Amino acid sequence: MFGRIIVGRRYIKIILLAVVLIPLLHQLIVLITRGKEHTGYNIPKLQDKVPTLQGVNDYFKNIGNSAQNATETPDDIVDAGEPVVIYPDVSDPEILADLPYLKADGSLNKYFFSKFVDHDDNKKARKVFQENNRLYADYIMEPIDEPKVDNLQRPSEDYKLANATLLSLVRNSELDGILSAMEQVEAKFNSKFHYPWTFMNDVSFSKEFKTKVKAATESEVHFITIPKKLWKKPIFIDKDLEQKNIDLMLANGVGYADMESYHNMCRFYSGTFYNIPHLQQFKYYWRVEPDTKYFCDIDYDVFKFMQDNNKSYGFNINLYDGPSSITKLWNTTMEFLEEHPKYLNPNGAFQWLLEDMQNPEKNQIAGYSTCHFWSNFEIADMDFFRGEAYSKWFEHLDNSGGFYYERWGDAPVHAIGLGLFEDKSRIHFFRDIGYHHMPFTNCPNSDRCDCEAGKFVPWFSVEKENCMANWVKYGMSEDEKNMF
Ligand SMILES: Nc1nc2c(ncn2[C@@H]2O[C@H](COP(=O)(O)OP(=O)(O)O)[C@@H](O)[C@H]2O)c(=O)[nH]1
Ligand SMILES: [Mg+2]
Repeated sequence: MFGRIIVGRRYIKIILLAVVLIPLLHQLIVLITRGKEHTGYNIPKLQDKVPTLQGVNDYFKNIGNSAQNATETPDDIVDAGEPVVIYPDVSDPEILADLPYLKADGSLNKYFFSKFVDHDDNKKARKVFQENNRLYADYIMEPIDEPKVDNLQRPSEDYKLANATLLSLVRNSELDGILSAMEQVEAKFNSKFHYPWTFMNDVSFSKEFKTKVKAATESEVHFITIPKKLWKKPIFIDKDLEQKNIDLMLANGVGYADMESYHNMCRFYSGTFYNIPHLQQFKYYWRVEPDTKYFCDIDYDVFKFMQDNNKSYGFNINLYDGPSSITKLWNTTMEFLEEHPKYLNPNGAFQWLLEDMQNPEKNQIAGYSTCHFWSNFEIADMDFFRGEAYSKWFEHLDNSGGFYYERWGDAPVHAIGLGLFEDKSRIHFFRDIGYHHMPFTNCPNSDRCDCEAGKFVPWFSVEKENCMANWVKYGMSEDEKNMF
């Protein structure tokens, strides 16, 4: 008995030692990985020490996910082929001479990105807004039908689908909202084609959620619990610095600044969702959010439209952002471009990104226009995001901590990535897809739609947030202008 007590004491000592030592060791590791004392949050050198995106990819390779390793396209899906991305050869002086955003030695011409190239100082913002507002109103009221291309694909027997899924990140508590959105997407589009649905959640879906969602479609339905590594706040985020910045953002009226799950969601949709093992089998997705509305009949295959017309990204609303949520996003991006100027696309939507006339104060605070594709609706090719330029840039953004030290939204992140690294002619305005997410609407003037044509928002005071005119002026290719 005495012996057992002695053994027990030894165990107690070991346990006490462990209780004291493990947290100390943990603190030490956190301190080492966090790098030197933060003076702001700009880019601690973390790449080798914390799980980065590359680390995440390796992690999934290591656990040997079958979808990740799938190479063959199933027979009932049309293979889109491997993505081909060619960066300009910036070692060739002749090519360099045609790239105004690079200097003669191939380095970044920062001046190009600090000034809107067509800026007209004499115009006042109010006047520009009135002009843009008229341009938008005229443009959106043009009667339209389907896209004017000769390769629209209609439903038929033995129809082969594109490699695509309808995709929704949603909480169990949003069941009614997602059922409502699903019902409309099914009625207007998917009941004609039967694309699979994929639902993602940071926790498991409830039985009720699964049962009701499955009953709302005849298509295949997949339910994904997001791997923690792709959802949770990275361990290197400094809690004190984060809190300090949250307080500042709240003082500046940044919505959701103190809601960690919202930051997780923005980071997830910015740069990790396309690494979900289950999604590796898909190329295209259509993002569907709860409580959104779809007003127009869509009788052609939107995914095949993307594939057959060389589009990588489709949107239907263009908006300015709250600049206080992203004051460091542009500078952090510039740091990346200084290191990797070769990723810039010679036909990027630079003017659209840098416009500073309708809402000059946005640009003054954020360093760029803040205009973005409103990403709660998007039909896009994940291979663009998975590509070298976007994924390396996302890794750089992520390592800066800005998804938590500020509230970088996935919409401005997608927009900057597309504006800098994608050929703008591959970006498509789905003018014909009538859509509403509180409080903004895209309502085309078309017999196919059941909404008030041209109505953007119920309150005039918010019209200034609409930057679609800038996309029409600076982003749209000629083909896109003639599309409807
Ligand atoms: N599962 C899950 N979904 C989330 C969470 N936060 C946001 N979402 C989803 O992410 C999308 C965007 O969020 P939402 O609240 O609509 O943001 P808002 O449109 O910017 O106001 C919606 O589809 C939400 O259902 C979360 O913590 N968990
Ligand atoms: Mg939403």
